Amino acid sequence: MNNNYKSVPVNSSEITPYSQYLSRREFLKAAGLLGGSALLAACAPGVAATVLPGEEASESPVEVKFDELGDPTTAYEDITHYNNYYEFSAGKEAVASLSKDFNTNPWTVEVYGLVKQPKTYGIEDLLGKFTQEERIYRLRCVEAWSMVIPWTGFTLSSILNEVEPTSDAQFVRFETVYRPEEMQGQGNSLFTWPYQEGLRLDEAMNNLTILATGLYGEPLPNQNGAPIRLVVPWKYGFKSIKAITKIELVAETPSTLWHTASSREYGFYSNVNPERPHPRWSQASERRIGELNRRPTLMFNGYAEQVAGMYAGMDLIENY
Ligand SMILES: Nc1nc2c(c(=O)[nH]1)N[C@H]1C(S)=C(S)[C@@H](COP(=O)(O)O)O[C@H]1N2
Ligand SMILES: [Mo]
Repeated sequence: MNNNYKSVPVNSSEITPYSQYLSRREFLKAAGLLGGSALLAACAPGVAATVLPGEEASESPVEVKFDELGDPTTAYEDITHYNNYYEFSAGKEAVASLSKDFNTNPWTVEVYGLVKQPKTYGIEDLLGKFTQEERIYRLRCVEAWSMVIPWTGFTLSSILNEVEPTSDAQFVRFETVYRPEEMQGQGNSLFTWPYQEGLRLDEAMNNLTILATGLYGEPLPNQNGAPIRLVVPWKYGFKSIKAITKIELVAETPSTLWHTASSREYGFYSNVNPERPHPRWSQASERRIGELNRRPTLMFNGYAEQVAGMYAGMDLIENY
């Protein structure tokens, strides 16, 4: 295993179990105490709070961590209030409030297709069965902004190994829940719903690829893809599909929402590449949320050492 990225096993006692989180949430709701999900952080262990004179105690986890390049994690407030989630809104600032009542309990993830052991997991099975670890990753949106996010989750390969892909399986297709009555954006006819994404099987099996169930040591907020979302840190953010209910092993390249919407702009690979401009803007630099100056964009978002080998001999401009 490569040690070039932060993969800190998290003491399970430091993570609020999902069931406990839900019951506490239900309790607070019933008591009329729940303003926003961040409130829960106030009573979570291992979370520091900043209190300025004349202010109420901060309710967000604020313990800054650093990625392996030495850059600080983005503020919890920014990670949870600047979101791309078209099922709720095309406006990043609106997603947090529009998604706050989205129902993530109960939740199942079906893993099927070209596998020997198809399985349907309840979210609590996934949390109990697979060791949840912290991964501090850069997230680079194709729109040229970026963040550093401390995810909690587990490798996608641990699920794939359980279901045993057959020798015909070449790709993995992911699907977000389809619930237009709760997700107003799914009425937007510019897109083909539900949101779909895909990876080549070797990309899906790469140790960097995780299913995230938390952030800053707290359960994943709705706006970040609760209760479970993909994180593929060397690819543009739109590959990291939220609120997953289906994972299918397939033989052919899966179609994806953004490629279907605009194939010239969004390819299947979508590896972060400073040398391949988006047709409407450069990808050579990016704006790190919370910083003033732009930064140069790193090839494969800084993860070349772990992933470049998968693309040896491929033209990465043509295979964008
Ligand atoms: N289902 C779904 N997943 C999605 C999106 C979306 O609109 N719907 N947006 C993507 C984009 S463009 C980005 S940049 C990331 C943003 O993740 P974040 O809000 O947790 O930062 O989610 C990705 N996953
Ligand atoms: Mo994005």
